[in-house]
Parts: sequence; structure tokens; C-alpha cells
Amino acid sequence: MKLYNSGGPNPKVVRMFMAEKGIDLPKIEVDLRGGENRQPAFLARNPAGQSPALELDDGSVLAEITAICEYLDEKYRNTPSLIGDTPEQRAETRMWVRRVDLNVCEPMANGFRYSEGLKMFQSRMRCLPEAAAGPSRRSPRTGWRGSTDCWPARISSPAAA
Ligand SMILES: N[C@@H](CCC(=O)N[C@@H](CS)C(=O)NCC(=O)O)C(=O)O
Repeated sequence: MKLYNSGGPNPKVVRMFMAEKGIDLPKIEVDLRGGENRQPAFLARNPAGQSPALELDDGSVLAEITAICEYLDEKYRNTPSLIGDTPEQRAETRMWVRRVDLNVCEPMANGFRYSEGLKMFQSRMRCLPEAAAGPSRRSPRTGWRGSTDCWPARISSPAAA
């Protein structure tokens, strides 16, 4: 196995996960600023043109940090699971990962790509500069801008109870 690695928060998530699990894999550095990830050689591995990507021993390639981390968690069972040992623990982990991805990471990344990062990203992906500011209305409950109004009034977790 080898990890196609680069700067940026997403590969860092996988590197942190690997560090916690004590996993060491060969890394191939991808030059994002130079656009190497949008060239045919890299696109052949990950058509999404993004880093990280994990090349498995059979030559297939796994992308998306959550899928990579879950795969490594299952593959390296000699160290404690970071996802969970029971269906309930795993479900709770996945619930929070989805909430963080949809409500925090994706809006934050798009806010950057459509404003300060526009120069770098407009030739790489569809950008919507008009959406950079996001919703202007604040949630009366949380004070946050965005789609968090659809969250339950109190987010409960067994750990917090
Ligand atoms: N949804 C992807 C996001 C990957 C991503 O956005 N990676 C960034 C680096 S943090 C990237 O490759 N940016 C360069 C580009 O999109 O051209 C994942 O979960 O891995």
C-alpha cells in the first residue's frame, strides 16, 4: 500500500489517523500548487483529482478520507479501533463525521474556494463566487449561519448524558 500525500487538511486527517494507529506507509508527494493532481497521471488513479489517495496492493485506488480511514481501521486490527468496536459506537462515529463534513468542512472549504482561493480553484472545479458569503441569516437558536437549523434542539450523545 502507498499513500498519495500532499499539503492541505484532508491528507493531514489520514496522516493523523495513521499516527494514532501506529501505521507507517510509503508516501508519494503530490504537488497540489503546481496542479499535479489535475494531470492525467494522477487522474488515472483518482478521477476526482484530489489528495489523499491510497493505492492498495492490488493496484486499486481508494479516495475520500473517511473511506481511507475506515479501511485502515479495519485492515490494522492489531491496534485499537478508532471508529468503534460495536455497531452502536461505529454508528455514533459516523453520525458525527457526517455532521462535521456536511455542516462544517464542506461549507468552510467552499467559502475559501469561492473567495480567497478562487484564483487557484476556478480552473480546477466549478466555483460559485456568488455563494462565498454563505447564508446571511443567523440561526436564532445557535447564532450560526448556515443549515444547522435542521439539527435537533438538543444534540444528545450517550457520552454527554
Ligand atoms: N472529499 C475529499 C476532499 C479531498 C480534497 O479536497 N483534497 C484537497 C487537499 S486538502 C485537494 O486535493 N485540493 C486540490 C484540488 O482540489 O485541486 C476527501 O475526503 O478526501
